Amino acid sequence: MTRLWTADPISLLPGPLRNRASAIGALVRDRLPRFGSPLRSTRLTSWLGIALAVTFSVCFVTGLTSHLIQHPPSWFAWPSAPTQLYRITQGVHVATGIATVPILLAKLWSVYPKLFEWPPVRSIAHLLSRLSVFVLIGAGLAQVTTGILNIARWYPPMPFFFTVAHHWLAWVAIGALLVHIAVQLPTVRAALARAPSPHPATDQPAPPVADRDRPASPVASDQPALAAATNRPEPPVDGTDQPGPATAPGGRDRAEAAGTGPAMQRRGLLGAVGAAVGVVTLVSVGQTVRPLSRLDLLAPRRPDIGPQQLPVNKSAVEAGVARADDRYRLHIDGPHPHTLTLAELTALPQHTVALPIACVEGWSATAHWTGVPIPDLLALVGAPAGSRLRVESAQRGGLYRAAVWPAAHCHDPRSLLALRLNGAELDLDHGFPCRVIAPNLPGVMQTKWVDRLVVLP
Ligand SMILES: Nc1nc2c(c(=O)[nH]1)N[C@H]1C(S)=C(S)[C@@H](COP(=O)(O)O)O[C@H]1N2
Ligand SMILES: [Mo]
Repeated sequence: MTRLWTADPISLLPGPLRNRASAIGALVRDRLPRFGSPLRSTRLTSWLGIALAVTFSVCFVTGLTSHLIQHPPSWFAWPSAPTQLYRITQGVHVATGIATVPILLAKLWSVYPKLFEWPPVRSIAHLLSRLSVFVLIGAGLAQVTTGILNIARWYPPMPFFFTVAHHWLAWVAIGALLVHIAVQLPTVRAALARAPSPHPATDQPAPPVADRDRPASPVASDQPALAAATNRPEPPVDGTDQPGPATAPGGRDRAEAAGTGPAMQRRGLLGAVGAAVGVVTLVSVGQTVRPLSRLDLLAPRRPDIGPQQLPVNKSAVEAGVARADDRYRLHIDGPHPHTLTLAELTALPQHTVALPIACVEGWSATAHWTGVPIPDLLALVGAPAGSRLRVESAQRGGLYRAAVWPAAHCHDPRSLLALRLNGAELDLDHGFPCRVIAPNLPGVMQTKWVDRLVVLP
């Protein structure tokens, strides 16, 4: 059984067919493109792979957290403290997603010759491992693409519902990533255990387990195709991981000393990828890290741009909400329902808190909110302890016209039905006449233009 699992499919064919298949295989192999960049190596791919595994995992965990907060299963409880936690997890989610782009591109570049590896399938185990790589690449590219389209709020290229697709693809990507890590771990360990020495002699330690199908020496390598089919990205011409431009004895050393050898260039490439990560991070985290806001290329999300020095995600016009007039009433449905005018709301004891709006799209900004504590309103209608709230707005359509708040946020005295922002009446785009604000809750749940609160058991 294990034999069948790991056997070369061609070797399983009957004699005459096997010969013909090998002959065709040899023909195809000779026509495949050859890739000569000395920059590619298992070591480089391994480092890029480790970096990607880190950004992907962090992005997955933070993204899943955000999903769970918005669609909480019964076992999940998100606290209302620390106040800034969601701002951090979601800021990190978007920042790692953006940082993934240069690393992912470099990693794909470093392994794309494997697309042409021959034979394309060496065994069932090999086939499954290759399929998981294609799933991983597809899901990974789709995740960064849809994530960035969402940040750009450019939805026409996404004829599906973004959050559902982004959530399920994340599971596909993380599953394929785990399979890929399990398959490649021995190769990565072997590649990183080898010192990146410029000396050909030390490039050839006793082959570790995963490298056992690698020819022991260039001379023994009468099967370049087999070498190509190992986990290394390509068969280096001289059978080492470090084929250099200079092959004469000493030539490689001189190239290294001059800082032009492949190991140096690879280090340079890693450095360039690191620099690219730094640059894309620097020009985007300004949307949530205030001191860097001047560098923020995602300009509409600069924390200080917008009415009352606060960005707006959806304006009143976009939401189809008109300015409320004297006929405005806040309805509170609970054991003892209440209806309040704006004047009555303003007459209730007011509190001021400093809390951030932290949007799922990664921008966040702190503001000073003044209004009626939500627990006071719950007490007014006799809501029992532990009840949750559905917050509804005057907006008629749209997914974010209402939100259901967890009990923790309903009973936190810092949660407000805010009437004022930074000392002035709420701008219409920030939710006039009132909007809800709570510590440690995603922006999408901080409903604007509120006209009804419904107590849920
Ligand atoms: N009624 C309603 N409230 C809403 C939204 C909406 O689309 N409709 N968008 C939410 C989102 S996604 C965010 S990030 C915050 C932004 O609040 P701000 O525009 O005051 O900064 O409002 C939230 N409240
Ligand atoms: Mo948002």
